[in-house]
Amino acid sequence: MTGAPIATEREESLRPGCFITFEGGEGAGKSTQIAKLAAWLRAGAEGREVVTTREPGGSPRAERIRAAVLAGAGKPYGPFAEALMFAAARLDHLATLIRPSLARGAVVLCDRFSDSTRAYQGAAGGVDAETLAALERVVVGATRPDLTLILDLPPEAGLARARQRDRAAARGPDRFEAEALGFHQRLRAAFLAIAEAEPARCAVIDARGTPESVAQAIRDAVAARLPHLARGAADAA
Ligand code: T5A
Repeated sequence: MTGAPIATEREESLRPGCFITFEGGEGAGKSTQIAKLAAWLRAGAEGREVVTTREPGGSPRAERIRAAVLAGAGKPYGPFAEALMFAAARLDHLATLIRPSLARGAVVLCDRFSDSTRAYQGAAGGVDAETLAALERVVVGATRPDLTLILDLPPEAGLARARQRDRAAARGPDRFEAEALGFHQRLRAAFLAIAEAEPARCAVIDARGTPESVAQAIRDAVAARLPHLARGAADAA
């Protein structure tokens, strides 16, 4: 395996950085909101390093897996094989970008992480939760997010946003956007169930508003959950 070894619980409890993940269905506005939160955090505390990244992807090797899986290369093998492809990408992303950034004291903002595997390959794809939990323990280990922001909106609205964006870019839907509405409804229920099961880690954000009103709700959630991050940012705002 390349890069840093999997961190222990103790090492992770002492890590100086902060790990925030964004989750939700298609077109929920995660990329838009990561850019806004990064700008707010960077403007705040002097010298704070903010790293923005995404899954699948985020490192050169993981980006190669992203291109294959979003083009549908894993679909014929079934959802468990796709979960393994996402896990392989995550392993490299954690080793080469996320853990080193957290060890330096950076704030890492990640567009999707292991909750997406639980929702897409698990709840919507049918892979059993225990199998995915075992995979998560091996791949993620103790590098769990400090905060997960779940952007929630009806799937019809998110898919319409994604379609509009795809039309503007003259491209078609990817592997998962092309799934039927029922799949996307199961995803939404799955993300809300994760938030209910892990309230200390997760905050549900109503993503139906304007980009600015959603950004404000996210800043409020960060201020409530991670006040040490928000103090500097709020002072500078
Ligand atoms: N996946 C991923 C798995 O199945 N398992 C896994 O383990 C992982 C990690 C990734 C795919 O892989 C799957 C899930 C995904 O299907 P992706 O291209 O990264 O593919 O797709 P998404 O993560 O779904 O990201 P999207 O780019 O589709 O959506 P975002 O980032 O949520 O939304 P965003 O910000 O790009 O906005 C979409 C459009 O809406 C507009 C934006 O301008 C943009 O045009 N918009 C708004 N419009 C109105 N009001 C607002 N508040 C708006 N906010 C944004």
